[in-house]
Amino acid sequence: MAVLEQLTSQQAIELEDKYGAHNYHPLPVVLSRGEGVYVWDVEGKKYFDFLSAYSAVNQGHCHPKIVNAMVSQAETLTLTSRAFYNDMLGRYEKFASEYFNFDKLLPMNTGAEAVETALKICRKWAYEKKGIAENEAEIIVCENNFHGRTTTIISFSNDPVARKNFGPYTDGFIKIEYDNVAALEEALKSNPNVAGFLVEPIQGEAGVYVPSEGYLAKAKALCEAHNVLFIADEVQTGIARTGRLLATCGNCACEQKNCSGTPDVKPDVLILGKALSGGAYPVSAVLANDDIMSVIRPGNHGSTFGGNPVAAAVAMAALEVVTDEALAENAYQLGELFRSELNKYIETSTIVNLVRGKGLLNAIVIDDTEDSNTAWDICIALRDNGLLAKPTHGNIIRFAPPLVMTKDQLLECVSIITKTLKQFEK
Ligand code: IF1
Repeated sequence: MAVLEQLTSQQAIELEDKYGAHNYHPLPVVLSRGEGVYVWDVEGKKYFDFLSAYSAVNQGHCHPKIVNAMVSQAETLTLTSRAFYNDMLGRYEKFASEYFNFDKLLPMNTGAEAVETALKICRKWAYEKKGIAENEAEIIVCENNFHGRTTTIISFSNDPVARKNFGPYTDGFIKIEYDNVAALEEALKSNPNVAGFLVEPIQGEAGVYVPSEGYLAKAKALCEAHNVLFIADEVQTGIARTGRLLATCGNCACEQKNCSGTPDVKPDVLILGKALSGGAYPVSAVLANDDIMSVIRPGNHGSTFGGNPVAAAVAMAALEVVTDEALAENAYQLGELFRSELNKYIETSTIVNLVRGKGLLNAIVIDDTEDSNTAWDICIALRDNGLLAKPTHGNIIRFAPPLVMTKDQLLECVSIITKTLKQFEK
């Protein structure tokens, strides 16, 4: 094949427009290289990445340790399928199970697949362990959730754009308000068919909505009292993003200074994806203890690529980077700094109402109507000023840089962000 000619941004955009399905509306910037907290466009302009591929690239772009693990395994053995054993999967399952303190791991590839897997495990557990009558199990989910794009998952979404005209939908889900303990109690009370409660520790897509202090612990206690599985979707919040190894950090094995140290919430079923591979490769997983995972037997579930040797090697390296470079601690420190710096600006700002988040998963709310273009226009101006971020739900901008950022880099980013926002003051 001939050497590929470098495209201009315009050419790359036109190709996607003509030959790709239009299921996205990207910010107009065409990236061709990444390293650490930086990405470069095809014209060579450098940007701070403040999206991190939706929190997949927590370890930074093209982390050498992760890339080396991937390349070296790719040269040795890439895929056996699960019809045979391979010499990497068991090592990875042991490593990750111990890392997150669960008995067992079930390997998948994408976040949505891992969520589907958790739902299937939960239902099977309900019939075989809890004793719910077949086909009667119900799973409680939250309003404004985001768990992925499969037909079942969008069945319990309430985002019309993600959902409309994809029916008929999957039954068996009860939707309650997020961050509302009383609503959960009500849904659990007098309904013996509830098998699980699926929840995001922070709602990402909804606009980085952080629940009240203690919400997750109270929800977990209610689930325990009703023999209902507490299923944490940490696809976006996991792997150090929120300043702890997990946002539901109960009993996690990390020895982080700024962690309270007291077990917060230990989910019965933990769902991971995205940064489990540092964004290098699609790797997701469901973790649970034996009493739950044992309901899965040969033939019940699987995937051609799930648990492949490259994924195993990449995930182990990606998790080692999180520990070696103390990324949870760094995300905690930089997150505190980011919000305090932005709050100083917000005191006198006429364009930003508030900043919220945990660790380095943050968002600002723009003082404009939800259907205005202001957040989008700000993101275009941020791009021009060398920082990439994306609006979520109209007037909210999410800020989630790689966790390998330094304090100086973060302060430089704060100054780009405040300088840009000032251009939009009324
Ligand atoms: C898209 C948001 C982020 C997730 C949680 C499961 C999945 C996701 C909590 C599915 C995926 C993504 C997918 C991406 C947009 C994105 C997103 F804006 F929608 F909310 F990250 F912020 N659980 N989140 O956040 O994982 O199957 O994609 O690997 O374009 O759909 P996946």
